[in-house]
Amino acid sequence: MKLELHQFPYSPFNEKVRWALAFKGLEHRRINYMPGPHMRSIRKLSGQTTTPVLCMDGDAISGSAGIIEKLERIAHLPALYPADPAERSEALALQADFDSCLGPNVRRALFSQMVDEGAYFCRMFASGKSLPARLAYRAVYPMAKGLIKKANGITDQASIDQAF
Ligand SMILES: N[C@@H](CCC(=O)N[C@@H](CS)C(=O)NCC(=O)O)C(=O)O
Repeated sequence: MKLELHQFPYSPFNEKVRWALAFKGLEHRRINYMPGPHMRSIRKLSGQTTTPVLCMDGDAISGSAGIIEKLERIAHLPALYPADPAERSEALALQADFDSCLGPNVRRALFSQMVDEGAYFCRMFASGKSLPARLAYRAVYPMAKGLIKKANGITDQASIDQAF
């Protein structure tokens, strides 16, 4: 079975799937994207734009929770989910809360502090890419900044305060 993780190197949801793959000892190839330019390729692959996307024998699965559920089925041991049904429901509810609330709030809090630091932001999210790609990323950043804020719910100070 060939596993390919289409990912951002810096993202809590991608990190979560990397942890799951490592925990289960599953070998895989990682394909790194820069946020923004990733959209076309990820949409073509999975019909939506968020990472992580795991490709497995021709199937593309998006969403960290769905990916982990799939990994539990293809590699039962070591198990990530508790065997006891009540504990399992509790773990899944915790995961759902982290995915819908904690993860996006951490990202919003972090981006609110980074978004005006274009050089730092681009150095981080374009690391490992070619020089022309890094230069192009930095050049378009001022135009992309507003979209990054909007996509992360950074509208005013209250929206930032709420994330902390
Ligand atoms: N609920 C999703 C959230 C994934 C998500 O928000 N990924 C972000 C990176 S942290 C992303 O790829 N954003 C780019 C986009 O929305 O186009 C999951 O658990 O995988």
